[in-house]
Amino acid sequence: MRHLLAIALFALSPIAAASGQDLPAPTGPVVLTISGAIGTTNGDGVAVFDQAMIDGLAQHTITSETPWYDGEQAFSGVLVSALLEVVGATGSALSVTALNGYSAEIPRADVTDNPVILASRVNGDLLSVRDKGPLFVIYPFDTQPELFNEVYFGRSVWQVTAMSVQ
Ligand SMILES: Nc1nc2c(c(=O)[nH]1)N[C@H]1C(S)=C(S)[C@@H](COP(=O)(O)O)O[C@H]1N2
Ligand SMILES: [Mo]
Repeated sequence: MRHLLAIALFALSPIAAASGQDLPAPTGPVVLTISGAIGTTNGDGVAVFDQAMIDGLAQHTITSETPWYDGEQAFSGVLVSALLEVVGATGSALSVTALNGYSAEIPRADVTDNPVILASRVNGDLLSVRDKGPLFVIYPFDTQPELFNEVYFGRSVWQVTAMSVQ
């Protein structure tokens, strides 16, 4: 009995929170799974997010021309750097994987040096899979035009469903 009480108190303690179970569980369909070198999880070594959890984080907008749409579009979503903080990421690179099996490696410096977002919306509407959703890595081509080249287009993964921190 005393043993159970000790376990219950530990579960409520800041030490338990720091050990990585303080991300709420998703209630809707999972749109993003983050694995690898992370300290905060809500699953078996992974942090999973539904759209509401992503929408609950600060949103950032990049309005820019891209190789994928005609003319300027307003992309909005969470800063990748903020997402990495939420999951307590400790690695120096991200492997980002898409529905079509494509994956690209993004150096962590890209997202700490630039406001790169994981866009969920274009012009306020959720990105459908047909529209390269549910999530699309968008670099700030508006404020950093020097990023508008093949290196960063290749890291602009669309139809993102998972990221692994390395
Ligand atoms: N999901 C996904 N994202 C991707 C790719 C891909 O094949 N699948 N190709 C990448 C590369 S190498 C480039 S140059 C651009 C090309 O996008 P496009 O094929 O729509 O022109 O998207 C990047 N993002
Ligand atoms: Mo490419």
